Amino acid sequence: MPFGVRSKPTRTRGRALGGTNLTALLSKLGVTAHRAHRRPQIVRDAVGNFPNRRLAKSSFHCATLILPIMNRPRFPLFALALLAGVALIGCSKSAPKLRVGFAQTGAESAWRTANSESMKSEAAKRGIELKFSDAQGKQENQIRAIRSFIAQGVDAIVVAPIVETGWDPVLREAKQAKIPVILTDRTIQTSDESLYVCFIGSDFYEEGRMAANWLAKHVDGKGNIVELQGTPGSAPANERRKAFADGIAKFPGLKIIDSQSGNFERSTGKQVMQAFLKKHGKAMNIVYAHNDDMALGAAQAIEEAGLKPGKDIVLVSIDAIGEAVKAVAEGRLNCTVECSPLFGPKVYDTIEKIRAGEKVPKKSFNQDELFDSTNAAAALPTRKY
Ligand code: GYE
Repeated sequence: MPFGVRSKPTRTRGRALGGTNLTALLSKLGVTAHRAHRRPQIVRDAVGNFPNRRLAKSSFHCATLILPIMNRPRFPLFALALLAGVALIGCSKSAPKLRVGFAQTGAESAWRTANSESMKSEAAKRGIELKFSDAQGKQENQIRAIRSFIAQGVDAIVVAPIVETGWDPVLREAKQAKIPVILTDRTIQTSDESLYVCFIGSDFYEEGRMAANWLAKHVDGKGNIVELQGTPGSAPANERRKAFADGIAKFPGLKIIDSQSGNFERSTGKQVMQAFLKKHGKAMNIVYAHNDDMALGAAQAIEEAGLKPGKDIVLVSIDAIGEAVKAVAEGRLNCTVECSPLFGPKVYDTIEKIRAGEKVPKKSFNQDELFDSTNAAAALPTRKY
């Protein structure tokens, strides 16, 4: 029974308590306890008349809780005030949570796992309601997830676009729904840059350039390279490929003799490397992998073929996941270029700025480092992914 007034109607309804008339209190809300109990719509209407709807609602619900105690003849005024205060604090709800939808590409690599974890843990830390969708490597799943976020009316949508093209129609839908879209990790090709608010990620071209320059120095501008590409059509695969080719072009002794996709996956990288070993044997002496997982898979294939990765075959890759930096320190890989996946804090800071009406940079990039035998061991204790 929510109302004390209804349990003893003849004795208590409308009685003054310590100078406070409860019926008057309720009538301030435009409703009597009896009517309110029967007709929830009346409560809603009354609450709707208050300038601060949330406070009005909380006050009303709290009044219904404390009425049975308050509505006694000699209930002291101070106890009434205390009780009402405590009830008000306890009943008032906190501000609504920010609701963010994140359309992630999948779980293809250790880099990706660290990226998802950063987005999830930072959301939890800030009390943000994160709707996380794993597209399992398929663009159509990501598009479906974005549509579902639009239908749910989230406050912002974050996308790590698996490939560069094909986003305009769904981004137009988000724009029509006035939901800001933040691209993270991977860029897109679009004819309308207004379809997303900003991009937060790494400079993939710069990473490929750093890998090429390091390699040219390390092997003295000579060698036969096999390339393990990332997901076909993805920004990191496209950019890392182009930058590396541009970087080694100045060295006529350096040649890419084969190039295939390992889809950024360790197992696929290993399989492609097994095929390369069969096909090219000793003709190749360098592997350039678009990410560490594929380089580590290639290292396994090299070992299984009875060769020493890092010595018989030089391995250069990108990401700098903990396991790869360790392998560089041990001499099993030769170089890894950093690409931080820890975007959570920056992404949510940006969303908060957008909601506050602040201007944010259209594109922002991480500053990435390079690890080789000179600095990998020293860096290990402070690596965060
Ligand atoms: O290098 C790789 C992956 O898009 C930068 O995606 C990212 C890449 C990263 O799974 O490991």
